[in-house]
Order: sequence, then C-alpha cells, then structure tokens
Amino acid sequence: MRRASIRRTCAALAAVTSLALAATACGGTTKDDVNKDSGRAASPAGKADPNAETKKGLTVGFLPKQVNNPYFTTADKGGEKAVKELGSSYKEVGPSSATDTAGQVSYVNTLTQQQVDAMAVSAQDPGALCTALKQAMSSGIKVVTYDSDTKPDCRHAFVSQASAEDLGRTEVQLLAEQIGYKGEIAILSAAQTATNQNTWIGYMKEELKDPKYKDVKLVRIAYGNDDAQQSFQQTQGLLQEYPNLKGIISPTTVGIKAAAQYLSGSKYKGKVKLTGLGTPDDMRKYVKNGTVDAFELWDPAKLGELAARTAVALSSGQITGREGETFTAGDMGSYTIGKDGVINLGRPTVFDAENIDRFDF
Ligand code: RAM
Repeated sequence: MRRASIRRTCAALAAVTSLALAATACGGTTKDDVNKDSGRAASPAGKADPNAETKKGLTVGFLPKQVNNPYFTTADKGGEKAVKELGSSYKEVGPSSATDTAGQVSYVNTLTQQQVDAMAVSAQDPGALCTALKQAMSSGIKVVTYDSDTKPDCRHAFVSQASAEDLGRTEVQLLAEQIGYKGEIAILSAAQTATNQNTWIGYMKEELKDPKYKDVKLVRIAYGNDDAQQSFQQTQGLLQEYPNLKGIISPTTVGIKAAAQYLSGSKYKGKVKLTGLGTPDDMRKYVKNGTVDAFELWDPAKLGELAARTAVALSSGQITGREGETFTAGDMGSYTIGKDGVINLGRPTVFDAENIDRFDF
C-alpha cells in the first residue's frame, strides 16, 4: 500500500474511532507519546500532582494569531466550551491581522495585568512574545501555546495540532502524487514569521530531498499573510511568474481557500494542483468542482479544547510542563507531555471527494 493510501486509511480510522486507537493502529507517535528521559520542558516549577483536584473559578485567556480568522473562531469556541465545562471563565483577545506581532505582545501584557490564571497563545512569531510571556510566567500565570509555538522556555507547554514533521512531509507526498512526481511547485504560506508554517515548510524541504522527488522543483515560497486578498493576489502572481507551475501547497486555511478561489475561476482549474491545510467547510465546493483533489487538517475545536484543558491542568498543578507527565483531558482521554513540553493532539485527517461530506467544521 502506498504511503498516501495508508495515511488515508489511518485518517479515516481516526475519524470514526477514538484517536488513541487510530494512533496505535497506525503506529502513530503523536499521542501517548511517552518520553522516558526526564528532560525539562519550559521552566516548570514544583512537582506535578496528577491527583490534584481540578480548580474552578479560574480565568483563562485565549490569544489567537488573528481573531477574525474562522479557523481560530472554531478553535477558540472549542476552548471556551471546555473552560466553561470545567467551571472557569473564558476570555479572548487578539489582533485582527496575522502580522501584528506588536499587537500580540500588548495583548499578552494586558492579560498579565488582568492577572488571568492561564493564557493560551498562538504565536505569530517564535521570539517576539518571549519577554512578555516570561513576565506572565514569573507573575504566576500558566502559559500554553497552541497551534503556533514560541520558544520552549517562553511557555509551559505547547499544544500541537499534529506531528509537525508528519504534516510537512505528507503535504509534499499528497501534491507529488497528484502531479505525477514531476514539475515546478510553489508554497503559498501565511506570515513570513509564523512558527507553525515555517516548521512545516522546513519538513517539506526535507521531504523534497528524497530522490523520488528529483523531478519536482520548489520554485518559490510566497506569503499571503493569512489575508484572503493578499493570498489570492499571491496565487495569481505565482501563476504569472511560473506559467509551467504544476502545483501549490498552501499550509494555511486562509491561503488554501484563496488559492482555490483563484484557480477555480481561471484556466488553471484542475490543471494546477492544490493541496495543503484547509477546513472541509471552506474547501467542499472546490473539491466538488474539481479544483482540489485532497487536503488535510485536524479538528480546530479539539485543538482549542485541548489547549484549554492543558491550561486548567497546569493551573491545578496536575502537570507542570515536564516531559513524561500525563493528564486526562476530559472525554478526549489521556495525554502525555513529550519532549520540549509538546503535547500532540493526534493525527490529521485527509479530506477528499469521498469523505468530505462527513465533516462539518
Ligand atoms: C491558518 C493559521 C493557523 C494554521 C492554519 C492551518 O488558519 O495560519 O495558524 O494552523 O491556517
């Protein structure tokens, strides 16, 4: 069985069974990924008490990369639901542009001044928030990053959507299969500083080093800044500059939607292949009209929920962010903190014409 079809089977399994079961069956290492060595993640203080009672009456602040991005609306709604279920209060603050790192810094400072108990942050930039986040931690606030990380010593834990390596490599695999392992390709990313996209792109480049991609050439990485119009224009620009382009990977929900919109109204529809990370609701019509064959994503609401549950577990002293610590995230089951304080949500799902109607987010 080819890797892509193995992944599709695993994704389907993950969609219909518990993620833990799917991860085991597929040899996944993304969940319950216990690391035996006792390396420290972030700057955990004290000792975790897994049996400590879950604290109520906390305030948990969510700070996404961008508040008006539907992906974060869904993610943060998942966070809000979990925070409220756990008997605590939720608030959300954040910039409306994905390239406003100064804005993110001031929102971190606002949450610190308000003395929230914990904050969940999706970082626009790996380093820019560090000083502010360290200040928050030293004033007793638990800091979780989700979706896009800062540096490990600037937060207690990072709730990752999936294995970054897996995401980067599989996007190349999906596209290469669609273009018959031959031709020029480009990447349409989000902001140039985005930690998550840059990490995935690093693994895409690694994957492309495999001799099986010797006829595939990455000609350009363009940045649409998670802005619909800029992403649309960048796609148009790519096609103008590289008329022989065979495919585009867009590892951002805003980018892939805008690229699909451009391609579907152009002579390139169905000819220039497009894959990456999108929501099934955004991409359904482009899969049905033949613009897109397959793309992937995790459930953003589950990512937000896990970030919220991690924040509350940290505030309750059930975990400190150290590698090897385990906690129960409600109905989502048990999670173990991996190297550098990373907690992986699970495996992403690959969506195509066959399964897309089974998803609604
Ligand atoms: C966009 C954002 C987000 C990323 C998704 C895939 O919504 O850039 O950070 O995780 O796409």
